Amino acid sequence: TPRVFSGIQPSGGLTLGNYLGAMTRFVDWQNRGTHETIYCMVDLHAITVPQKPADLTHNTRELCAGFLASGIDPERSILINQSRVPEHAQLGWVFNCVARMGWMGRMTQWKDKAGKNQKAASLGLFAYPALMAADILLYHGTHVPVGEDQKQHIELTRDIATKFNHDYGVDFFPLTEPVIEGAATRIMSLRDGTKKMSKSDPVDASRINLTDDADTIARKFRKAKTDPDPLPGSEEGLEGRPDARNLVNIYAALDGRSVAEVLVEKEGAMFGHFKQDLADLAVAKLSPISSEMARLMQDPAEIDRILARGAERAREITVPILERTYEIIGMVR
Ligand code: AQP
Repeated sequence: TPRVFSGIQPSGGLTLGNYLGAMTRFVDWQNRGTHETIYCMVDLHAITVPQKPADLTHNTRELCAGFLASGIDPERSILINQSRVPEHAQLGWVFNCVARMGWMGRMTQWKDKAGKNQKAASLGLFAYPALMAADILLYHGTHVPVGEDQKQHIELTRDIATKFNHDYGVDFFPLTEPVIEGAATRIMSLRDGTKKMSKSDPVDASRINLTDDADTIARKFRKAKTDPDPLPGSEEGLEGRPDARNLVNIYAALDGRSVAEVLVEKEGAMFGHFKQDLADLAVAKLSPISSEMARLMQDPAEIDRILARGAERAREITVPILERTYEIIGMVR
């Protein structure tokens, strides 16, 4: 069976961007049943920037609770935390030796996250995409549902697979397809419609967290940046209005409709009014998930058992693929 692989970093709480851009897609793939689905809390990726140990533990469990509450069934999908399946780091090393420094230096996420002082960034942050390629190719994953921001990394995964296959004269690693679909591939900050909504943004009001209560959600949408014009009747009317477009996108994605459909219904509405509708919709969709997450978090031992079982199942796939990789390279086994 072909495999879908994707991951989320336990580098903070889940945001509405992660939920709409990634989590809901993951659930769709699982429920479609056409592929084996493997979903990963990428804790090794999270430590490419500093993480407090207690927060990393908490965030990993809470992310697992988020997966479960959003509809990932640990029987139908394989749910793991990356560090528990050691082959991720092992294949990651091999790919560090396949990937070229120049490829890594061109990654926009590296440039954004390292900022001006690249010399102070961790070596891991620079190598991030090689480990990500290992995450995917360790399962011979072919389809990777991600948000828009990850497209470049998936392309690099193809480059790594191609170079490995070419250098060793094999046809071993498949070429991966990014699957970027739906109305919510790029949810923006509520404070700046040109910046991605991100769990590590220092300004909490810039994002909706899955753990926010109803009042907080309503307040954040009320204070979200917009412009004084009413909602247009069609998409052209959103051009040059990134903040307005973002709120309409969020509404459409939460409601499972297209932006065009939403605009037909809401044409002429003022943002004051629309934001209230948006908050009501968001609370209706997210509160069952956040209360289920809170319930699951009361039993961390059960979460740990689910992740242990996931790792066992994952290793049935990853151990043979890593063994074969080492054999191709010529490592004495
Ligand atoms: N704003 C977003 N809109 C749509 N999709 C998004 N994703 C993230 N933000 C948005 C998608 O969520 C998945 C997991 O992302 P990640 O945790 O691996 O890292 P990230 O992309 O760097 O996400 P964050 O929230 O911005 O984390 P930090 O702040 O730690 O860097 C990916 O599929 C991503 O596309």
